[in-house]
Amino acid sequence: MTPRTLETMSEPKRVLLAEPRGYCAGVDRAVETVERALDKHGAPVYVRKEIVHNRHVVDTLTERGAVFVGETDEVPEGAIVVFSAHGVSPEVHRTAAARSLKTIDATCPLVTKVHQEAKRFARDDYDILLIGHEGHEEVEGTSGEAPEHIQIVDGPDSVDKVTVRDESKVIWLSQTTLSVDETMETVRRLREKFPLLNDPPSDDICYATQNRQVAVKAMAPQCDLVIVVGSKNSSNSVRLVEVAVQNGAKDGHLVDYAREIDDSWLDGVSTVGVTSGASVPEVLVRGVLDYLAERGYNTVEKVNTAEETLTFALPRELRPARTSSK
Ligand code: 0O3
Ligand code: SF4
Repeated sequence: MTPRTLETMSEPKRVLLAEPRGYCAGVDRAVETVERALDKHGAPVYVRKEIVHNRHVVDTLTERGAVFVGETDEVPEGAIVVFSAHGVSPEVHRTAAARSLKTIDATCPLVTKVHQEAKRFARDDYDILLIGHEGHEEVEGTSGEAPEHIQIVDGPDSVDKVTVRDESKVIWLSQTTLSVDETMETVRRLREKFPLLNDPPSDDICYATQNRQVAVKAMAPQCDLVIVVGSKNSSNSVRLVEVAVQNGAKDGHLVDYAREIDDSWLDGVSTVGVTSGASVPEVLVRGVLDYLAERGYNTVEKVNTAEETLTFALPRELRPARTSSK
């Protein structure tokens, strides 16, 4: 046996667990919106698109009677439809109204904030460069607020093809769930091209996205492997794997469930980092920790880089009726 093999065998197995991780305030509110709508109105409750991008959440709500549809024209006239946390364009509101649907809007208030910015700068006739992933629901919703003023910039390599009408009246906005570092690189290139580029009035990449990336960055250099719990269509979850590997983790994988972990990923691995995307219920992280414990990774050390206390009120239609004091 070589000295290196001996050394590897004797290295202790441990887990670094990122904090914060998992549900953000917007996801918590959106999932509860569907649950409360089911409690109040009974099944079926229609939901346009996945309420959040998580397979387990969608499957669980489906079992309870939620019916997920691609578009509002699949919802029977007059029925209840919930709009997902990622937001919708005004056109979706119009088509729902035309079919007399009863809408409950679970758009995260921080996504709505970006919609308001888009409307305001379009009103002032700016060219708006929306940094985000082409085809993502949030980007479709935001760009639908002012399609004639907004162009999508899908990362640093898309900057070359951007053209504007007036270089002194340009602003960038962004999707809420992007990589902070990659977005800053996109902005740097945009500013090289348009030196008078304006910044958004406040961060569009939300607190939860930023906090989860900061926690992963803190643990990545110590990790032989980082496991991110999240679904493949969850932008913020996918970004966490990229951030981990770019910041020193030797390997990184995204899994919906512990059963998707390949035992070969653990070969020679001493430290495993674990985190989860903003749309991921904690029970799924627990499953991964149990799986790792069964393979000798019993020690769990928390890597805490922020405390989160933000919560959002439910949509108006689901808040308890006020009782009069008279
Ligand atoms: O936007 P993303 O694909 O990351 O969506 P998720 O996974 O559902 O997470 C919640 C984020 C969201 C609703 C928009 O910010
Ligand atoms: Fe809202 Fe941020 Fe959560 Fe998206 S990730 S739902 S913007 S809090």
